[in-house]
Amino acid sequence: MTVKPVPPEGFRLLPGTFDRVQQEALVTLIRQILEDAPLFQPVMPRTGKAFSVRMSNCGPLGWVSDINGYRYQSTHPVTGRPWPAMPEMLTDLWQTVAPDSPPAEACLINFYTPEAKMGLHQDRDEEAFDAPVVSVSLGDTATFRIGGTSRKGPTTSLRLASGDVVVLGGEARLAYHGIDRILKGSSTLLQNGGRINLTLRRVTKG
Ligand code: MD3
Ligand code: FE
Repeated sequence: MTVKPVPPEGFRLLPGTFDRVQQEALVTLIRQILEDAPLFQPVMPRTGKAFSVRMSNCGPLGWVSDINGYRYQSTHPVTGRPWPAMPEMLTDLWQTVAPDSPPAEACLINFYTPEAKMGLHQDRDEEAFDAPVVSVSLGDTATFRIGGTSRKGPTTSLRLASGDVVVLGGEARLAYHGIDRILKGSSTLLQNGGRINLTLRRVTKG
C-alpha cells in the first residue's frame, strides 16, 4: 500500500499568520525598503541565465547570485549601499517562531510576476543549518513543491497564500523545494498583482 507523499519532518505551515491589515503594513514596509534597495535581476552562476524572480534584501546580510556564484554580502550588488534594516514586524516574527535561534541576519525579498517560477533547489549557502528558514507569502497564491533531502524522490505540493508563514526546521531545512506557479489574480493585496516572498535566515554560526 502507498500513501500520498507528506512534507518532511520540521516543515510547519502557519496559515493566515498575518491578517489583511498586517499584510498591508508589511507591503508598505517592503516598498520603503525597495526605494533604497531596488529589486535586482539575479543571474545563474556560470551560465549567466537570468532568474525569472527579481530580488532584494534587508538586514545585515543579503543573498545574491551572479556569474561568480551564490553568496551573502552586506551591500546591494547595484547601488553598493548596505542593505536597509529589517522591519520590527519581521524580527518579532522570528522571535516568535524561532525563539531558540540567534537573530536572523538576512531577509531575502523575492518578487514574482505571474509568469515567474523558481526551480527545485536546496538552500545551503548559509554557514549553519541549526536555525530554521522562515518564509512569509504576500499577494498572489503560489503552488509550492517540497521533497526530501535528495533531488530525486517524491515531492508534495501545497498552496501558499497571502499572510501564510512557513517554518523550515529540522530535516525540512535541507529539503529540495521550489515554486511551480503563481495563481494570477488570486489576491488583491498588490496593486499590480504578483507575489512577494520574504525568507528570514540566520547565515553565520550563532
Ligand atoms: C524549504 N523561496 O528564497 S519560500 C528561496 O516562495 C525560496 O520565494 C521560495 O525557496 C519562495 O530560497 C519558497 C518557502 C521556503 C523557503 C526556504 C526553504 C521553503 C524552504 C528552505 C528549505 C526548505
Ligand atoms: Fe529556497
